[in-house]
Amino acid sequence: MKISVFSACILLLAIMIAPRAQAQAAGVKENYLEHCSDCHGPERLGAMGTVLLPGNLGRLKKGEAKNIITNGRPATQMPGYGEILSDDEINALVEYVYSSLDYVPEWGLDKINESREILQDLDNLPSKPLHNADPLNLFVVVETGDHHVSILDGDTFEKLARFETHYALHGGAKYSPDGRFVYFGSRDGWVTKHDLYTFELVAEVRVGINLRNIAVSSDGRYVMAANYLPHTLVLMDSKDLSVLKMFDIVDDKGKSSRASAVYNAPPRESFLIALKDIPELWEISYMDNPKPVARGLVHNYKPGQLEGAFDFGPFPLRRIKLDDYLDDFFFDQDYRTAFGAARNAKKGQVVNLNVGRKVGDLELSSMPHLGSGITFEYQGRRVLATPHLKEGAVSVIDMQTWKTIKRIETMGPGFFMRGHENSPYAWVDVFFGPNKDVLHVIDTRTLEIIKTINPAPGKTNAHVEFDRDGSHALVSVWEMDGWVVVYDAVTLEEVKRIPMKKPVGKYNVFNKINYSAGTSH
Ligand code: DHE
Repeated sequence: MKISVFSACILLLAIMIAPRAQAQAAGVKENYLEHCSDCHGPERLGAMGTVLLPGNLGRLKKGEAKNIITNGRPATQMPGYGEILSDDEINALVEYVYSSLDYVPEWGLDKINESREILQDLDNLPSKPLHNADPLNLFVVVETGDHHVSILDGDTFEKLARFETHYALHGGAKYSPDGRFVYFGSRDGWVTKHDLYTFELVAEVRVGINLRNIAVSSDGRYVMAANYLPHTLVLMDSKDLSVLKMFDIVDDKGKSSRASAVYNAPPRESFLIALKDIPELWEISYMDNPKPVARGLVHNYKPGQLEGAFDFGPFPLRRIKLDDYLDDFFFDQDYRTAFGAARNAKKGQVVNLNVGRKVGDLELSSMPHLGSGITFEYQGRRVLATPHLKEGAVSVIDMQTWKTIKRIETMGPGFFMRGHENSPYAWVDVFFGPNKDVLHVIDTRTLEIIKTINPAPGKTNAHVEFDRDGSHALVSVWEMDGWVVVYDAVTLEEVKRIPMKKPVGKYNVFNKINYSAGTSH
C-alpha cells in the first residue's frame, strides 16, 4: 500500500491529536464528576439539579448554558465556575452536556418509589378552601422564567399565592374533576400534586427522566404520565401518586418508542396515548370492569371487525395501528375521532377511535398545530380551527367532511388558540417571525379578524386563556420581566397587567374541568 506525503502528514497529525482529544474528553468527564455530578447526577440524569441531556436542554441555547456554567443561575443553588474552570474547560462541559447518551437510561419502579414524597396528612386535609376566592375561577399561571407557579383569583385578578416548582414544567396543568387539586409534570420527570384549598404541595414523585405530559382520569382516581425517557407510561393513584402500573412502550416486534403525549378521554373512560416512534395510538381503559371491547364504544360491532381490541385485566391496553406516526393531534369533543399528523407528513389522518382505524385523510398545508386547535359552531356545523406552525394562517376545518372551509390569513405562524362558549371571539397568537408580538381576535360568526392586539411591542405575546364566564381573556408577555395582561373579552380593551416571570401558560379551573371546547384538555 502506497501512502502519499499528504496522507502521511494527516495520519501523523491524527496520531498526535488523538491522545490529546482523549485526554480532553477525560478532563471533561472528570470536571463533570467533580463539579456537576452531585447535583445533576453522575449520568446526567438529574438529582437536586436538572437533567443535563440534549432532549431536556433542547430549548436552552448553548450560549445560555455557557453563561450559566460560568456565572451561575440567579435565585438557584447553581454556582458559577468562571473562576475555577478555564474557558476551554467550560466550552468542553457545554459540549458534554449536549451530547447524547449511547444507551436508554433506566428509571424503574425502585427509583420512582424512592423519589416519592407525601408532604401532607392525606386523610386530614381541610374540608374548605382557606381563601375567599371562587375556587373554580382560579387561574394557575406557569412561570418558567424562574420556575414558579402563581395562583390568580379569576374575579379580582389578584395573586393569591406563588410557589416554586421543579425545573421546566411543560404541558397544561391538570385538575382533579372537582377542581380542588392541580397536577403538574416537569420536563425532568417530576409529577406534583398541589391543593388549591391551601396552595400547599401535597405529594411528588419522579416518574421519568424526560417527561412529555400528564393526564388525570375523569373519575379523578388516576394520573397517567407519558415519558420520552425511558420509553414508559406510568399510571399513578391520584391520592398519593403511588405507582399502580407501568407500561413499557413497545410494539409487537419489540421496537420501543417515546410517547408523544397522553390525554384523558372522558366519554371513553380511558387514556389515549400517541407514540412518536411507532405508528400506533394506544388506549388504556380505567373502567372498573373493562371488557375486551370497552362498553359502549362501538356501534354495530361485529366480532373480528376491530383492528385492536383491549387486553383483559386491570388497565387493559388497546393498540390502534396507524398508517403514520402521530406527533400532533386533536380529538373531537366526544372523543370518537382523532385528527392527527406526523410533523413531516403531507396529509393528516382521521382516525375513528371506535373502530380503531384510519377512516380518512386530512388536507394539510404547512404543519397545522392541531394540538392547540379549538372547536366552535359555524353556520350550523362544528368546525375545528387550528393555527399553523410554518405559515401565517388559521385553517377552519369542517369536522364532518374533514375539508378546510376557510383559511384565515394572519401576520405570521401561530402556536396557541383559544375560544369560550360565552364569547363570539377566538384568539390566536402570532408566535414566530417579526410579528410575534401580535394576537388576532377572530369573529367566529364571520371567520374574519376583527382586531389585532399588541400588549408589548417587540416581545413574544402568546397563549390566551378565558376566565370562567368568558368575560375576560388573559394574554402572556413571555419575558423574564413579563406580565399576564387581562383584556375585557367584549370591548377587547386592556383591564389590568400583572407582573410575572415569563408566564408561558395559564389554566382556568372551570374551563379545564368542564372540557370547554375553546381550550386545551
Ligand atoms: Fe409544548 C403543551 C409538545 C415545545 C409550551 N406541548 C404541549 C403538549 C404537547 C407539547 C404534546 C400538550 C400536553 C398537555 O398539555 O398535556 N411542545 C411540544 C413539542 O413537541 C415541542 C414542539 C418540543 C418539545 O421540546 O417538547 C414543544 N412547548 C414547547 C415549547 O418550546 C414551549 C413553547 C415552551 C416551553 O415551556 O416548553 C411549549 N407546550 C407549551 C405549553 C403547553 C404545551 C404552554 C400547554 C398549552 C395549553 O394551553 O394547554
